[in-house]
Amino acid sequence: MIRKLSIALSACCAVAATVATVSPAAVASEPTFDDRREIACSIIAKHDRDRDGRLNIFEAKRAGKKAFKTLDTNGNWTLQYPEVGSRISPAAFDRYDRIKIRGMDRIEWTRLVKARFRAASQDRRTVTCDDLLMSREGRDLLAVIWY
Ligand SMILES: [Ca+2]
Ligand SMILES: [Ca+2]
Repeated sequence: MIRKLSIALSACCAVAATVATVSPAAVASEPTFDDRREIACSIIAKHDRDRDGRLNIFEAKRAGKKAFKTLDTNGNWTLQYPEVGSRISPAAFDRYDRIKIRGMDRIEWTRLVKARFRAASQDRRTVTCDDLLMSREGRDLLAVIWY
């Protein structure tokens, strides 16, 4: 679905770039709330090993590792800022990139995921789809675990 969404968006942008007059409905916009909800819930569905409908810290870390792998587009086992610039701020990157060699490694990334999980979890143990959507902390967590 995420792939479909980005294809739809890029197709939309290509049209917008070539056609001078575009109706407002055809202009690419931010993913809708429903799109974001689908992304959030799909990440939970993929990693909810104990099937309680929520992510615990272990499940979230696993999702974060998969996201890390996907984001590491040049395959050098670390994340350079351009690889994650659409997900996290330069300040967050700098704070968690403690060893300044080749960007963030998996341990540093997982530390970031853990910190964001702690901030996002309402009950201090788990996060739900709604947690990943309704609070800034939840959206910050979603940014580092979806792929
Ligand atoms: Ca679970
Ligand atoms: Ca990389």
